[in-house]
Amino acid sequence: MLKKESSNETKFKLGGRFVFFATNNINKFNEARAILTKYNISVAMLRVKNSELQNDSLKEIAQTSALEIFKKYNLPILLEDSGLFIDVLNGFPGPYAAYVYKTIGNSGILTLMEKKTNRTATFKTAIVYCNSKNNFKCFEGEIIGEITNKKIIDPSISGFGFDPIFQPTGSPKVFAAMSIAEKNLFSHRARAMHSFAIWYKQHSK
Ligand code: ITT
Repeated sequence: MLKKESSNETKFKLGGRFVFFATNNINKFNEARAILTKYNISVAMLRVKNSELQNDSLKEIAQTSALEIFKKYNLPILLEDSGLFIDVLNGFPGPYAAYVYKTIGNSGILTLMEKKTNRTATFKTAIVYCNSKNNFKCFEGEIIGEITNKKIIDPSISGFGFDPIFQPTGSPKVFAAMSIAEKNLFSHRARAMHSFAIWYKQHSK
């Protein structure tokens, strides 16, 4: 699948459009796949553990993890790190979102946000594509919205993570009340994934 380059030039050469999305989150994978399929890019989910570096930069976290996994599997890797940045909490939880979600969860965030009138928050994503030790490229996406006053769960649609408390600006619905197709019209992940797909189609054969 991967064609080796004879020189040390930084070129991406793929035989066939196939990438491995390294994640343990099936929801992230399903959202990404819905977009990549539109570009005829096949994607497989690679469930792997990595050392998830603690860092203030989503880009650096994604880059380090992607490289670590590439070195282990020698496959074209796509890796994404996302964070939720709440203005009135000075950007908390930011890149520590996974830990905060596991510990205090959405209820804890809502408690921290009690009586706060400024509810603006931004979801950010950094996606890194890596297909050699020296070649990786980063794509970023973000969406501004508000933290709701309570969790909004639509039983017919299964959102994940902070979806029940995040409402993108301009949308009447929280992410948790959107289908994957609807969420992909707005989301941080979708924006970064479209940028990746456009770049990838120009650089692969
Ligand atoms: P992997 O690291 O295995 O990819 P993860 O769920 O830990 O999966 P992140 O570190 O990127 O993914 O996400 C940080 C946290 O933000 C985590 O708790 C996610 O559930 C949450 N999150 C990420 N994207 C989200 C989205 O689109 N909607 C709601 N919550 C999201």
